[in-house]
Amino acid sequence: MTTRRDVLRLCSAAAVAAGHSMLVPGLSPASPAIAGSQTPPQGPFTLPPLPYAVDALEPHIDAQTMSIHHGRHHAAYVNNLNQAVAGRADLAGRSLESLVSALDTLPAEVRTAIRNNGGGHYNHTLFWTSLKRGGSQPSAAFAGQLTEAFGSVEKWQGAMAGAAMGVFGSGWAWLCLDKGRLVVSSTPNQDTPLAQGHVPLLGIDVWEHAYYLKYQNRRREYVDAVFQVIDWAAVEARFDQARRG
Ligand code: MN3
Repeated sequence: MTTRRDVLRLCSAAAVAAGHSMLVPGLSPASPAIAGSQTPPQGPFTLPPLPYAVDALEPHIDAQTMSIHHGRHHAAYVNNLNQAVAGRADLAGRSLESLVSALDTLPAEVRTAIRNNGGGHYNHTLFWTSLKRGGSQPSAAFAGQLTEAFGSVEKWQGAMAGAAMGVFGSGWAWLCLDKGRLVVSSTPNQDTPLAQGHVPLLGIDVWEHAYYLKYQNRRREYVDAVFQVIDWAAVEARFDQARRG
């Protein structure tokens, strides 16, 4: 019998194994697109490799979109975040979660940069690790949690799609834990649920950069495609960890 722990360990091993196959020329983390010729600060934040090959989510999410989304968009958030904290030891030493959870504690002159780019880094890191080749189904236990909160798994999916379709412009739809309760919500731009005191379990990126190459204006088709590639073991691991506190 395969336990959840085994699945998580296998995912980690797969992430390491997949590390090489994603090095598409010009799109690899080592050479993200940067405006201008200045070398950006190399840390403290780094672009995590995709935990699977760029074509792993085909046909639901295409390889070109994944390459550009991860290697250029996510990389740009990381580089801009590093620029925002450069020379500020107090901020550079803080965790990403701490920075985006407590925006009012940030100096006014870098608050917006950290809100947008720290949020972008956090949200995308969570997004990549919420998806997997071939997708999955929620466990019986977690399906029970979704049913308790939303009426059924299908009703949860409807609520999540509704939140995704309800985002005007760019943003995210979320399944979160709010004081022990499962909730569906959305955030504009790169705002994170952490800033609202929620623990994000699953996010759907509804920025056009996430789907326009394949789906153009058909956001609903893209959202339905995301449901086909969810890594429920990852979502449920976040749920279990949040409930343990
Ligand atoms: Mn995005």
